[in-house]
Amino acid sequence: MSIHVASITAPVNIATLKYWGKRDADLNLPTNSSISVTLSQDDLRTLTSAACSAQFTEDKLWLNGEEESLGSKRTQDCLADLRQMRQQMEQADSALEPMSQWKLHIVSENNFPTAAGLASSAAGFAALVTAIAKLYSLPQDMSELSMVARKGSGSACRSLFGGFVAWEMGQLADGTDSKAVQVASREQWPEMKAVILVVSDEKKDTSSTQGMQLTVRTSDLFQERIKTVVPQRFDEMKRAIVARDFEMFAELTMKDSNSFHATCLDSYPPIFYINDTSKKVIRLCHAINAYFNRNVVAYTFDAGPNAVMYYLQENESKLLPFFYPLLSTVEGWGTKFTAETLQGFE
Ligand code: 2P0
Repeated sequence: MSIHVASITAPVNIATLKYWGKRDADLNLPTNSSISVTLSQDDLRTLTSAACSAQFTEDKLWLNGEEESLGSKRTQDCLADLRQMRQQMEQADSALEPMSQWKLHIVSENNFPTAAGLASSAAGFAALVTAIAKLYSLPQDMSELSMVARKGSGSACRSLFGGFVAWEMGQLADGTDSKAVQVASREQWPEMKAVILVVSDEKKDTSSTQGMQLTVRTSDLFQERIKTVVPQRFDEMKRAIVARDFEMFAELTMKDSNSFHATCLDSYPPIFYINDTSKKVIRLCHAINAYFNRNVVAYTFDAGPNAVMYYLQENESKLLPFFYPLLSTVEGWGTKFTAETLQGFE
């Protein structure tokens, strides 16, 4: 039996300018552009292998060792796009094997807890799409493939690039201009580091998709956020990254996390992602920055209570005394996350 196989890893990304809100839920088209930092492959990543063969009788997926349904619309949309791209190649070159007609077997593994609210869907869909693109030898570039990953999970489109990445929301109704682009590579600002404080590894209460829909429908503050706040911040943050201006990057990152969580609180009924422990981390970061009289650390929170903090390598030794009680390891610009809980932290 002839089987073709390709494997790839895709990293987690953590937004510094948050994606929150869809203008088209089918195509995962966002109401605003966003920016993220892609973490190191050594830290949090998904490893995916995709295989196809004329002998396979159905599409199958194994996630962290368990067989899972491949039937979700999002996954089906990604597979359909990738098969169509492959089919176009096969039509142009009859010597190619008809892989687009063959069934796929996909094996995917995270090296971190899937349900811990650590952006597993972003790395998962990014790995799924790039593994199959590699298997099919697709000629599309990463921005083009990011539009396929976006259909799987919005934030996944940003995990196709390393370094600092923008997801341009686009204007078109068919989503063909809603894609990820790289703002700066990791090498352009190698001193940037991140650390994740795992406050809770429980699955979040309100899924991102449901939360976004509720916010779009009910929050007045959200309207202000997408009309005036984010468009300006998007340009400012890109400029701060290119100029390696940590002071500005940190301020924009913290403000945008707070703005996003404010729209969650302004939703009706309200959505609470950060908890009292998260708020202690926020206060600690502001106290540290006030102590040094400049921004040496920036916090950000996604759809859950876990804190991600960004800082420059040169300040790590200054920050460690503050964070040491909370951390088991701090290493790499990527991250080490600690299972130690912060519940007791005052
Ligand atoms: C982000 N989040 O920019 C924001 C910040 C959470 C808070 O993208 O419905 O899993 O699959 O498009 O990408 C989480 O939402 O949502 C997210 P879907 P996704 O990273």
